[in-house]
Amino acid sequence: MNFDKRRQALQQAYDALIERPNKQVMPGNGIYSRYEYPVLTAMHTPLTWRYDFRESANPFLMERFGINGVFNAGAIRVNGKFLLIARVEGMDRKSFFAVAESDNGTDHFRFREHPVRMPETGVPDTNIYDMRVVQHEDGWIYGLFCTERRDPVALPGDQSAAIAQCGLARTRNLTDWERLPDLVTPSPQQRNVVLHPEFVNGQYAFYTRPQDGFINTGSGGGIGFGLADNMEAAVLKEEMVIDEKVYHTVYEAKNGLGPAPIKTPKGWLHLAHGVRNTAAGLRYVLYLFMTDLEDITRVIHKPAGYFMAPEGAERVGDVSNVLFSNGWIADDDGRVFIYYASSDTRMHVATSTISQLVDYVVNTAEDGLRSAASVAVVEGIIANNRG
Ligand code: M1P
Repeated sequence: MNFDKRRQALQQAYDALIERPNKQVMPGNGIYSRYEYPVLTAMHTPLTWRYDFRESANPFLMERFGINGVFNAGAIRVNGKFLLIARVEGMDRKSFFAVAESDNGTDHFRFREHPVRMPETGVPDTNIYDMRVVQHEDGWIYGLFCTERRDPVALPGDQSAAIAQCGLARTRNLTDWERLPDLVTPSPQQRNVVLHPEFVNGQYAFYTRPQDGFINTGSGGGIGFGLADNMEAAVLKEEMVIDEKVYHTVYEAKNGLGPAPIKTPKGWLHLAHGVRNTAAGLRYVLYLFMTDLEDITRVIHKPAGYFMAPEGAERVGDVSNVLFSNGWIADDDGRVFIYYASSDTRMHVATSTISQLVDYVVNTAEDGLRSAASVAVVEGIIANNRG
């Protein structure tokens, strides 16, 4: 195929992908609806990032920069648009952020022309990923993300020891970012840090995930909480665990908060991921819980088990058997758009409403932590159906 024909074929395939309508999968479970197609994949990244279209420099029109996956996106609604701040991972294993926009939140997501040029601190990031994007009541949009660097005390033979910390940045338009110093916490490793959207007693409130090692939480783990006086040099002097790991649950190995919580009349609605170990490796699922409007560290409702788990094609990818979410959007009309990644590879959407999610969280039985307690729940439903 000659250069021009190949270029045309690439463009046609790309346009068809972006223009493909997405369909709700019916009838669903009454809690949320999945959609037929992912909303973002590696193939959604602009051709101009991947190909050099100068025939003299690239006569075979080959990919010059390959993308491995697009996943773990933060989400926010700005000026009527649904924006995803995706983790784009190149074939070189490095991740960076890029903003994709859609008018309706379920299809036609298109990346902006350039990826995010995130400024660095004095200690350069080796890898940045998983941004939680929060419109704070102070007026700024904050991005909290994991910054990973090689462990400075790692032995030469150990090329995987790393330190994960929470990087902080703020913006007004998601294009120009001001980098702030990394969050300082009592725990040596941090991932999955989230900023609460409102001040708490005049302070900035953070949800954390303290852990001892890069992969293993060790004696740490659970979803933590702490307060900082400011964002320009944010320090959490104390960290308390508000949602801990529990034996024989879907979050027995570790857990972490997803996006910033949504305020509802009944409490703050939280979306998190829970991890357990299996013979096939770690399994990541999503769960919901609710905290008190007055005391935001108090969990008041927590349904048993998972809210969403990998299904069908979602089960397979770069890191299989993983659902992960760090972005959702509560629209003014009560709809909720839940953006989740499957198997560290691609982004999906599920839709629900505040009413449905609150009903699910308040009226689903909590974990009885024993098989007999689960049978009692089923028996209760059977009895109610008999009337
Ligand atoms: O591979 C699954 C996920 O693993 C990590 O999550 P956690 O910090 O809870 O272990 C993160 O690296 C995340 O990006 C990834 O999706």
